[in-house]
Amino acid sequence: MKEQMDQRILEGARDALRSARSVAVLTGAGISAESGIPTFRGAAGLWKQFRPEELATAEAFAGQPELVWEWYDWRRSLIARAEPNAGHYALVELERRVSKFTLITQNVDGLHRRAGSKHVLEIHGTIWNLRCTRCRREWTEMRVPLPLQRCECGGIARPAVVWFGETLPARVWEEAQGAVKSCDVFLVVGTSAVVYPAAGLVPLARSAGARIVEVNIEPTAYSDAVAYALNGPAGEVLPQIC
Ligand code: BV8
Ligand code: ZN
Repeated sequence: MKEQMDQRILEGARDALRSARSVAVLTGAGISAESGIPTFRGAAGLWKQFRPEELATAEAFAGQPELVWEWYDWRRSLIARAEPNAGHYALVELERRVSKFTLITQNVDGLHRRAGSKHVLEIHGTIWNLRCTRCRREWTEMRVPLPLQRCECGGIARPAVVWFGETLPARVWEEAQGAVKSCDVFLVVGTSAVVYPAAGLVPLARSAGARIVEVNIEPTAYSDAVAYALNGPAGEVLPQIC
Protein backbone atom coordinates (compact mmCIF):
# COMPACT_ATOMS: atom_id res chain seq x y z
CA MET A 1 0.00 0.00 0.00
CA LYS A 2 2.71 2.48 0.99
CA GLU A 3 4.73 1.69 -2.17
CA GLN A 4 1.66 2.35 -4.35
CA MET A 5 0.92 5.61 -2.56
CA ASP A 6 4.53 6.79 -2.95
CA GLN A 7 4.40 5.98 -6.67
CA ARG A 8 1.28 8.14 -7.07
CA ILE A 9 2.88 11.01 -5.14
CA LEU A 10 6.05 10.68 -7.20
CA GLU A 11 4.05 10.88 -10.43
CA GLY A 12 2.07 13.87 -9.14
CA ALA A 13 5.26 15.71 -8.21
CA ARG A 14 6.88 14.87 -11.55
CA ASP A 15 3.84 16.12 -13.50
CA ALA A 16 3.68 19.33 -11.44
CA LEU A 17 7.36 20.04 -12.21
CA ARG A 18 6.94 19.09 -15.88
CA SER A 19 4.06 21.53 -16.41
CA ALA A 20 5.58 24.33 -14.30
CA ARG A 21 6.60 27.55 -16.07
CA SER A 22 8.35 28.90 -13.02
CA VAL A 23 10.00 26.85 -10.24
CA ALA A 24 11.59 28.03 -6.99
CA VAL A 25 13.66 25.62 -4.89
CA LEU A 26 14.71 25.90 -1.22
CA THR A 27 17.48 23.56 -0.09
CA GLY A 28 18.95 22.88 3.34
CA ALA A 29 21.75 20.77 4.78
CA GLY A 30 19.89 17.54 3.84
CA ILE A 31 20.78 17.88 0.15
CA SER A 32 24.49 17.83 1.05
CA ALA A 33 24.16 14.91 3.49
CA GLU A 34 24.79 12.34 0.73
CA SER A 35 27.96 14.25 -0.14
CA GLY A 36 29.21 13.33 3.33
CA ILE A 37 28.56 16.71 4.97
CA PRO A 38 26.78 16.24 8.33
CA THR A 39 23.53 18.14 8.82
CA PHE A 40 22.91 20.49 11.72
CA ARG A 41 20.03 18.68 13.37
CA GLY A 42 18.22 15.36 13.01
CA ALA A 43 19.36 11.86 14.02
CA ALA A 44 22.29 11.53 11.60
CA GLY A 45 23.35 15.17 12.03
CA LEU A 46 26.32 14.96 14.36
CA TRP A 47 28.58 17.99 14.40
CA LYS A 48 32.03 17.61 15.93
CA GLN A 49 30.82 18.24 19.58
CA PHE A 50 29.69 21.78 18.61
CA ARG A 51 26.10 23.15 18.80
CA PRO A 52 25.42 25.45 15.80
CA GLU A 53 23.10 27.81 17.70
CA GLU A 54 25.87 28.47 20.25
CA LEU A 55 28.79 28.79 17.83
CA ALA A 56 27.21 30.33 14.71
CA THR A 57 26.88 33.75 16.39
CA ALA A 58 28.84 37.02 16.29
CA GLU A 59 29.06 36.93 20.11
CA ALA A 60 30.72 33.50 20.10
CA PHE A 61 33.22 34.67 17.47
CA ALA A 62 33.95 37.91 19.36
CA GLY A 63 34.53 35.90 22.55
CA GLN A 64 36.39 32.86 21.19
CA PRO A 65 37.46 33.55 17.58
CA GLU A 66 39.91 30.60 17.55
CA LEU A 67 37.26 28.07 18.68
CA VAL A 68 34.61 29.30 16.24
CA TRP A 69 37.18 29.49 13.47
CA GLU A 70 38.32 25.87 14.27
CA TRP A 71 34.74 24.71 13.63
CA TYR A 72 34.56 26.56 10.29
CA ASP A 73 38.04 25.40 9.23
CA TRP A 74 37.00 21.80 10.02
CA ARG A 75 33.82 22.25 7.91
CA ARG A 76 35.76 23.90 5.06
CA SER A 77 38.22 20.98 4.99
CA LEU A 78 35.31 18.50 4.95
CA ILE A 79 33.49 20.36 2.16
CA ALA A 80 36.70 20.72 0.11
CA ARG A 81 36.88 16.87 -0.01
CA ALA A 82 33.15 16.51 -0.78
CA GLU A 83 31.59 16.24 -4.22
CA PRO A 84 28.11 17.34 -5.33
CA ASN A 85 25.72 14.37 -5.37
CA ALA A 86 22.91 13.19 -7.68
CA GLY A 87 20.51 15.53 -5.87
CA HIS A 88 22.59 18.61 -6.75
CA TYR A 89 22.92 17.46 -10.37
CA ALA A 90 19.18 16.77 -10.70
CA LEU A 91 18.56 20.44 -9.84
CA VAL A 92 21.05 21.49 -12.54
CA GLU A 93 18.98 19.45 -15.05
CA LEU A 94 15.74 21.00 -13.80
CA GLU A 95 17.18 24.51 -14.23
CA ARG A 96 17.98 23.70 -17.87
CA ARG A 97 14.39 22.58 -18.54
CA VAL A 98 12.34 25.23 -16.71
CA SER A 99 11.98 28.72 -18.19
CA LYS A 100 12.02 30.58 -14.87
CA PHE A 101 14.15 28.87 -12.17
CA THR A 102 15.49 30.15 -8.84
CA LEU A 103 17.53 28.00 -6.43
CA ILE A 104 17.47 29.41 -2.89
CA THR A 105 19.89 27.66 -0.56
CA GLN A 106 20.49 27.89 3.19
CA ASN A 107 23.70 25.93 2.68
CA VAL A 108 27.04 27.72 2.79
CA ASP A 109 29.01 24.83 1.20
CA GLY A 110 28.90 26.06 -2.41
CA LEU A 111 28.04 22.58 -3.77
CA HIS A 112 25.15 23.85 -5.92
CA ARG A 113 27.48 26.16 -7.85
CA ARG A 114 30.12 23.40 -8.09
CA ALA A 115 27.46 21.09 -9.58
CA GLY A 116 26.69 23.72 -12.25
CA SER A 117 23.56 25.48 -10.94
CA LYS A 118 23.48 29.02 -12.32
CA HIS A 119 20.75 31.04 -10.59
CA VAL A 120 21.68 30.35 -6.95
CA LEU A 121 20.70 32.63 -4.04
CA GLU A 122 22.94 31.84 -1.04
CA ILE A 123 20.71 33.42 1.60
CA HIS A 124 23.00 32.43 4.49
CA GLY A 125 26.22 33.42 2.69
CA THR A 126 29.15 31.19 1.80
CA ILE A 127 31.83 29.47 3.88
CA TRP A 128 34.40 30.22 1.11
CA ASN A 129 34.36 33.99 1.68
CA LEU A 130 35.96 35.80 4.60
CA ARG A 131 34.95 39.24 5.87
CA CYS A 132 37.11 41.60 7.93
CA THR A 133 35.47 42.37 11.29
CA ARG A 134 37.04 45.85 11.23
CA CYS A 135 36.86 47.28 7.66
CA ARG A 136 34.25 44.76 6.40
CA ARG A 137 36.29 43.99 3.25
CA GLU A 138 35.21 40.59 1.86
CA TRP A 139 37.32 38.14 -0.19
CA THR A 140 37.26 34.54 -1.36
CA GLU A 141 39.77 32.21 0.33
CA MET A 142 39.72 28.54 -0.76
CA ARG A 143 42.82 27.25 1.10
CA VAL A 144 42.30 24.42 3.64
CA PRO A 145 43.38 24.00 6.37
CA LEU A 146 43.64 27.69 7.18
CA PRO A 147 44.60 29.38 10.46
CA LEU A 148 42.50 32.30 11.74
CA GLN A 149 43.15 35.10 9.23
CA ARG A 150 43.81 38.82 9.70
CA CYS A 151 42.98 41.49 7.10
CA GLU A 152 45.66 43.91 5.91
CA CYS A 153 44.02 46.51 8.18
CA GLY A 154 44.74 44.24 11.15
CA GLY A 155 41.12 43.23 11.75
CA ILE A 156 40.30 39.54 12.39
CA ALA A 157 38.54 37.84 9.42
CA ARG A 158 35.27 35.94 10.06
CA PRO A 159 33.42 33.54 7.76
CA ALA A 160 31.10 35.56 5.46
CA VAL A 161 28.04 33.58 6.55
CA VAL A 162 24.82 34.81 8.22
CA TRP A 163 24.94 33.96 11.94
CA PHE A 164 21.98 33.65 14.29
CA GLY A 165 20.70 37.13 15.17
CA GLU A 166 22.12 38.59 11.93
CA THR A 167 20.00 39.75 9.01
CA LEU A 168 20.12 38.02 5.65
CA PRO A 169 21.73 39.89 2.71
CA ALA A 170 18.89 42.27 1.74
CA ARG A 171 19.03 42.07 -2.09
CA VAL A 172 19.38 38.27 -2.12
CA TRP A 173 16.55 37.88 0.40
CA GLU A 174 14.28 40.23 -1.55
CA GLU A 175 14.93 38.25 -4.74
CA ALA A 176 14.24 34.95 -2.95
CA GLN A 177 10.86 36.18 -1.68
CA GLY A 178 9.98 37.51 -5.14
CA ALA A 179 10.79 34.17 -6.77
CA VAL A 180 8.68 32.24 -4.25
CA LYS A 181 5.70 34.59 -4.64
CA SER A 182 5.65 34.13 -8.42
CA CYS A 183 6.44 30.42 -8.83
CA ASP A 184 3.99 27.67 -9.89
CA VAL A 185 5.89 24.98 -7.99
CA PHE A 186 8.02 25.39 -4.84
CA LEU A 187 10.39 22.45 -4.29
CA VAL A 188 11.65 22.20 -0.66
CA VAL A 189 14.56 19.79 -0.23
CA GLY A 190 16.45 18.61 2.85
CA THR A 191 15.53 21.27 5.35
CA SER A 192 14.09 20.85 8.83
CA ALA A 193 12.32 24.20 8.26
CA VAL A 194 13.11 25.45 11.79
CA VAL A 195 15.39 28.37 10.90
CA TYR A 196 13.67 31.69 10.06
CA PRO A 197 13.20 33.74 8.00
CA ALA A 198 14.15 31.00 5.44
CA ALA A 199 11.48 28.59 6.70
CA GLY A 200 8.89 31.35 6.23
CA LEU A 201 9.26 30.87 2.46
CA VAL A 202 7.06 27.75 2.73
CA PRO A 203 3.89 29.51 4.03
CA LEU A 204 4.73 32.41 1.66
CA ALA A 205 4.65 30.00 -1.31
CA ARG A 206 1.39 28.50 -0.10
CA SER A 207 -0.29 31.90 0.30
CA ALA A 208 0.88 32.77 -3.23
CA GLY A 209 -0.89 29.68 -4.56
CA ALA A 210 2.20 27.65 -5.51
CA ARG A 211 2.06 23.84 -5.35
CA ILE A 212 4.66 22.66 -2.84
CA VAL A 213 6.74 19.50 -3.26
CA GLU A 214 8.80 18.46 -0.24
CA VAL A 215 11.70 15.98 -0.35
CA ASN A 216 12.97 14.84 3.05
CA ILE A 217 13.91 11.61 4.81
CA GLU A 218 11.60 12.54 7.72
CA PRO A 219 8.42 14.63 8.11
CA THR A 220 8.73 18.33 8.98
CA ALA A 221 6.31 20.89 10.44
CA TYR A 222 5.10 21.61 6.89
CA SER A 223 4.75 18.06 5.53
CA ASP A 224 0.98 17.92 6.10
CA ALA A 225 0.42 21.20 4.27
CA VAL A 226 2.32 20.45 1.05
CA ALA A 227 0.84 19.05 -2.17
CA TYR A 228 3.43 16.26 -2.45
CA ALA A 229 5.55 15.07 0.49
CA LEU A 230 8.19 12.66 -0.86
CA ASN A 231 9.81 10.61 1.87
CA GLY A 232 13.30 9.63 0.74
CA PRO A 233 16.89 10.81 0.27
CA ALA A 234 17.32 13.74 -2.12
CA GLY A 235 20.01 11.88 -4.09
CA GLU A 236 17.46 9.17 -4.97
CA VAL A 237 14.19 11.14 -5.19
CA LEU A 238 15.29 14.27 -7.11
CA PRO A 239 16.59 12.38 -10.17
CA GLN A 240 13.15 10.70 -10.36
CA ILE A 241 11.14 13.94 -10.39
CA CYS A 242 13.47 16.46 -12.08
C1 BV8 B 1 17.44 36.65 11.99
C2 BV8 B 1 24.85 29.87 8.37
C3 BV8 B 1 17.06 38.59 13.20
C4 BV8 B 1 25.95 29.67 9.32
C5 BV8 B 1 22.74 29.50 9.54
C6 BV8 B 1 15.20 33.12 19.23
C7 BV8 B 1 16.39 33.75 19.54
C8 BV8 B 1 17.24 34.28 18.57
C9 BV8 B 1 16.89 34.18 17.24
C10 BV8 B 1 15.71 33.53 16.95
C11 BV8 B 1 14.86 33.01 17.90
N1 BV8 B 1 13.79 32.44 17.28
C12 BV8 B 1 13.93 32.57 15.95
C13 BV8 B 1 15.09 33.25 15.76
C14 BV8 B 1 15.61 33.63 14.53
C15 BV8 B 1 16.75 32.66 14.18
C16 BV8 B 1 16.21 31.26 14.12
O1 BV8 B 1 15.46 30.93 13.20
N2 BV8 B 1 16.60 30.40 15.09
C17 BV8 B 1 16.12 29.02 15.06
C18 BV8 B 1 17.23 28.08 15.59
C19 BV8 B 1 14.85 28.93 15.91
N3 BV8 B 1 17.14 33.10 12.88
C20 BV8 B 1 18.11 34.01 12.78
O2 BV8 B 1 18.79 34.41 13.71
C21 BV8 B 1 18.31 34.54 11.37
N4 BV8 B 1 18.42 35.95 11.47
O3 BV8 B 1 16.37 36.22 12.29
O4 BV8 B 1 17.80 37.95 12.17
C22 BV8 B 1 17.01 39.98 12.76
C23 BV8 B 1 15.91 40.41 12.02
C24 BV8 B 1 15.86 41.72 11.66
C25 BV8 B 1 16.91 42.58 12.02
C26 BV8 B 1 18.02 42.12 12.74
C27 BV8 B 1 18.08 40.81 13.10
C28 BV8 B 1 19.61 34.02 10.77
C29 BV8 B 1 19.47 32.53 10.56
C30 BV8 B 1 20.68 32.05 9.78
C31 BV8 B 1 21.59 31.31 10.73
N5 BV8 B 1 22.69 30.73 9.94
N6 BV8 B 1 23.74 29.04 8.78
C32 BV8 B 1 26.56 28.30 9.15
O5 BV8 B 1 26.14 27.49 8.30
O6 BV8 B 1 27.50 28.06 9.90
S1 BV8 B 1 21.46 28.49 9.91
C33 BV8 B 1 21.83 26.86 9.63
O7 BV8 B 1 20.58 26.18 9.80
C34 BV8 B 1 22.25 26.51 8.21
O8 BV8 B 1 22.18 27.58 7.30
C35 BV8 B 1 21.22 25.49 7.82
O9 BV8 B 1 21.05 25.38 6.47
C36 BV8 B 1 20.06 26.08 8.50
C37 BV8 B 1 18.80 25.30 8.56
O10 BV8 B 1 19.12 23.99 8.88
P1 BV8 B 1 18.79 22.92 7.71
O11 BV8 B 1 19.49 23.35 6.48
O12 BV8 B 1 17.33 22.71 7.64
O13 BV8 B 1 19.54 21.66 8.26
P2 BV8 B 1 19.05 20.73 9.44
O14 BV8 B 1 20.23 19.95 9.89
O15 BV8 B 1 18.25 21.54 10.42
O16 BV8 B 1 18.00 19.75 8.74
C38 BV8 B 1 18.44 18.85 7.74
C39 BV8 B 1 17.18 18.30 7.13
O17 BV8 B 1 17.56 17.45 6.06
C40 BV8 B 1 16.38 17.44 8.11
O18 BV8 B 1 15.01 17.75 7.94
C41 BV8 B 1 16.69 16.02 7.64
O19 BV8 B 1 15.57 15.16 7.83
C42 BV8 B 1 16.89 16.22 6.17
N7 BV8 B 1 17.79 15.24 5.53
C43 BV8 B 1 18.89 14.63 6.06
N8 BV8 B 1 19.44 13.84 5.11
C44 BV8 B 1 18.70 13.95 3.99
C45 BV8 B 1 17.64 14.85 4.25
N9 BV8 B 1 16.71 15.18 3.33
C46 BV8 B 1 16.84 14.62 2.10
N10 BV8 B 1 17.83 13.77 1.78
C47 BV8 B 1 18.77 13.40 2.68
N11 BV8 B 1 19.74 12.55 2.34
ZN1 ZN C 1 40.11 45.00 7.31
